[in-house]
Amino acid sequence: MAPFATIYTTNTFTHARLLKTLAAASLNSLSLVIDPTFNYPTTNKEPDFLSKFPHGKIPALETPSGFCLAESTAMAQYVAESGPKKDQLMGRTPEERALIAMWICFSDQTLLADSSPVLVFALGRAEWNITIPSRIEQFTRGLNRLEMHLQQPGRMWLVGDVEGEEGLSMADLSVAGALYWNFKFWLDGEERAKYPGVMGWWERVMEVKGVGEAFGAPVEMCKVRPDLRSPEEKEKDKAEKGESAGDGEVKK
Ligand SMILES: N[C@@H](CCC(=O)N[C@@H](CS)C(=O)NCC(=O)O)C(=O)O
Repeated sequence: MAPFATIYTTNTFTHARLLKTLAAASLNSLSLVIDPTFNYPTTNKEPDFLSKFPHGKIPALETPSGFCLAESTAMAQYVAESGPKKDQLMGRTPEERALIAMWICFSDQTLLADSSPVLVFALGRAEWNITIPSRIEQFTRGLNRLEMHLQQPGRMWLVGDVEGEEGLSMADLSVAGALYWNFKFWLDGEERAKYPGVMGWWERVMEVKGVGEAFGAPVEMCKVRPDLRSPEEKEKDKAEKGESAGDGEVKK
């Protein structure tokens, strides 16, 4: 049987922006095939790909009928709305749908937007730049906002009050997807311990059948927080340490 859709993405690492789509497909029992011949960042610049996805970005989705869709949040919504768990995932009432949309915006425009430049620097793929401290500040502000929400008594999922797995929605999948790389590469144990509500919720999300598999749970978490200071700060610190070592020697 033909898959529900083919996904074009990197085959060398798990693309965090795709996780919510993979999890939604799993919950809706829709099969997605990741094209094994796709080679990012080469295939996405080829004419065939560009004729279907003119922006040339991944991830992207194509159905057997030839429907082509880019933008990870649109892809996730399409997959969520295409199966029996549609109402659970996208909302059962106008209020639920609005709140789910709110958390999806938050995951895209705060968590992903603010952490991406930090991660790119932390992973050595870009130089430090002047926006890094404010990105860290805004991302931390977002995490605190999330923690506050999840600390509410009885709150299991981001939206609604349905207990058990039926309470999980695209709000949870989107926010979890946006945190994935941060937990893996940036926020070490000491940092994660500041957000017990978030971490308890993360474990709950990973325990949902089909979701943990999509995320590759148990996700290997960051052990040592990368040094996110500017080169000048590191130099200054080094110089100060050098001076104090010298002082120590003089005193001997
Ligand atoms: N808003 C897009 C962002 C996609 C995106 O920026 N993808 C990057 C990889 S993480 C890409 O394809 N870059 C290739 C390029 O810019 O040419 C989404 O959520 O799908």
